[in-house]
Amino acid sequence: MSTQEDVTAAGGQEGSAGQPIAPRAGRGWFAGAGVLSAALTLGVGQLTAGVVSPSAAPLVVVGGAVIDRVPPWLKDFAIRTFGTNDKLVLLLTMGAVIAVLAAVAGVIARRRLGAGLVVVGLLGLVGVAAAVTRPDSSPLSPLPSVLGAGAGAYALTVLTRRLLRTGPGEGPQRRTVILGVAAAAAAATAGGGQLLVRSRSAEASRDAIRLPAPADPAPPLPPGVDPGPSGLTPYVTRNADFYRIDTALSVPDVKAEDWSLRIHGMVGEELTLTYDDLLALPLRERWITLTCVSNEVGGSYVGNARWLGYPLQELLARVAPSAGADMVYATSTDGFTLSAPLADLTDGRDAMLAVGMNGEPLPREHGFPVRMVVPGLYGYVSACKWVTDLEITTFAEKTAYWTDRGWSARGPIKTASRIDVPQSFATVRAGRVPIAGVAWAQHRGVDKVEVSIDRGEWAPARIVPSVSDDTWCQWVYDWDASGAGAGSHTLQVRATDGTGQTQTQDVAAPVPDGASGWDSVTVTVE
Ligand SMILES: Nc1nc2c(c(=O)[nH]1)N[C@H]1C(S)=C(S)[C@@H](COP(=O)(O)O)O[C@H]1N2
Ligand SMILES: [Mo]
Repeated sequence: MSTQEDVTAAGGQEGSAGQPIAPRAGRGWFAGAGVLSAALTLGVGQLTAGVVSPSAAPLVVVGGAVIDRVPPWLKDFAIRTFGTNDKLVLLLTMGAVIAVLAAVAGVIARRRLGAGLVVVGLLGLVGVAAAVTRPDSSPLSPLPSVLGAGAGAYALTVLTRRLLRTGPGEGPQRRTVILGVAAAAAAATAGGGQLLVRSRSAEASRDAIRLPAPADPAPPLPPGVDPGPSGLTPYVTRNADFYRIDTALSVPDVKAEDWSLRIHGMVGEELTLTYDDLLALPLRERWITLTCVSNEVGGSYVGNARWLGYPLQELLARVAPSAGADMVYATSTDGFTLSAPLADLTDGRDAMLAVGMNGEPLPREHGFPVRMVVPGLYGYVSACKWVTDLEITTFAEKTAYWTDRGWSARGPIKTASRIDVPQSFATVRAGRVPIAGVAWAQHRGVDKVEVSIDRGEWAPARIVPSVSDDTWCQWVYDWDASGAGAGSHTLQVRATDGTGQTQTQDVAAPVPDGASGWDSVTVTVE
């Protein structure tokens, strides 16, 4: 839409009567005012959240509401495409959408301030609506969105009026100063809010914890682990390298001193446990490999750690589940739920309520202060992080988060094997080429790993002895590539579990109960 005012704004010409028309700055400045008002909204929201609760920050509540409402296909696509960066992509997308809407609001405000303010108010309302519907919402949760939107509306009003008053001559400098002040205010509130959130977070609670020595320590690592070649996945996954999968946009902020777990439902007697109660129990330490059901064949959503915790079997025995119960419905502080088969938690395996990971208190992203870990079950049906509630119930009665989104109610881990070395599309010298990787079939164990070159006969790889059937194992195969000839070659791997079942060749996508098929790698021999 081109009007005379736009022309005068650009050129500062005079009107037809020779009178100067009040020059008006170009739209870009007002779009900038809109974007900076939105930034101030988020900054003040963050600062308020620092006081009220980190999980009540506007972007966090809106993002959380989006995550819980996007259709399953889109969510699966996001995890597949962006992996563990899916949350970053969501935040960037939200930021882009907000920036566009805010720029539009700014441009509208140039003509009609009231209409621009309505857009800001609507954005605030979205924040409030998201805040009150979050599972962990409190009466104060809408406050960051309300105060943020108030600050944004105020900023938009002031900035718009100031920009309208700037004349053509001193215009650009003055406008830059006006918007610069706004940008500094937005950055200061956002940065201050971030610092406040961090200082009041559970990180401080975690730093203060000294875990007791295990009453029942983990076995030592067998001497042969990590035999090389370089590029083979380490047997023990460092905490910093451990995959992270969850639906929480901001890491739930749970202090150990505030934590308690309630076990109830179809039980003879309810039980409530505090963090101190838990640490006072004789703890057990075990090596257990976790796997995500979203892991593709050859994927990396799998990791092995030394977990310190208390057997779930003991706690469940204390509450005396009723005869008809067959499911433990676990809920975390952020509202995530999962359905674990009661039988799998009480059959003697090392299912535990974990407080430690590789000798440290659980990192916050991995469930601090307390999570579940169950050998043999995919994480989405067993490994509840930030767990605070266990209801003993039935599969007929209840369905959990991912089951409601099309995934199977039960999720035993499928036998899998992966080639780490050589990497796909690597070029290797004719001669001896080590092929190596990992294989897992938690709680059943891996009995055999075989390699096939160019779809030829299967030949056994050497399995590096692992600590127990509950962890993955490393395997190595020496390939004499000189016999293969120069050019492209396909390497495949398959594992056989402790029950004698060989990994199926049938290719299945992760949905609904885990991927299957053989991992393969194509290399070029020089
Ligand atoms: N509270 C909560 N616990 C959760 C999830 C979640 O989204 N929220 N995801 C589960 C899934 S799908 C997996 S694979 C494991 C991953 O645990 P990690 O992030 O510590 O590797 O956590 C499980 N526990
Ligand atoms: Mo998962």
